[in-house]
Amino acid sequence: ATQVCRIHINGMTCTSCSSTIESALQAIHGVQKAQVALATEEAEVQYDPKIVSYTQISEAIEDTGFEAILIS
Ligand code: 9UX
Repeated sequence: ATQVCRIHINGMTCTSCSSTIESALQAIHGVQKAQVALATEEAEVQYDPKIVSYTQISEAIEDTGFEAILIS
C-alpha cells in the first residue's frame, strides 16, 4: 500500500537543514520516497501505512529539531 502526505516544516534556513530532514525521512523503514523543499518549506513523503504511521514520520522530523505540521 502507498500513502502520500505533505508536511509543512518550520525552522529550515539552509539546504543542509532540508538535506538532514530528507535523509532522516528516507532512513525510516516503510518510507518509499521523501523530498524536502526548502523554498516551500514542505516535505512530500510516500510511505506504506501498514509499516509506518504519519505520527512516526512527523516525530522523525521533530527529532531533527524542526516543527512538522500536516498539510494533507
Ligand atoms: Mo544550515 Mo540548518 O547552516 O539547522 S543546517 S541553518
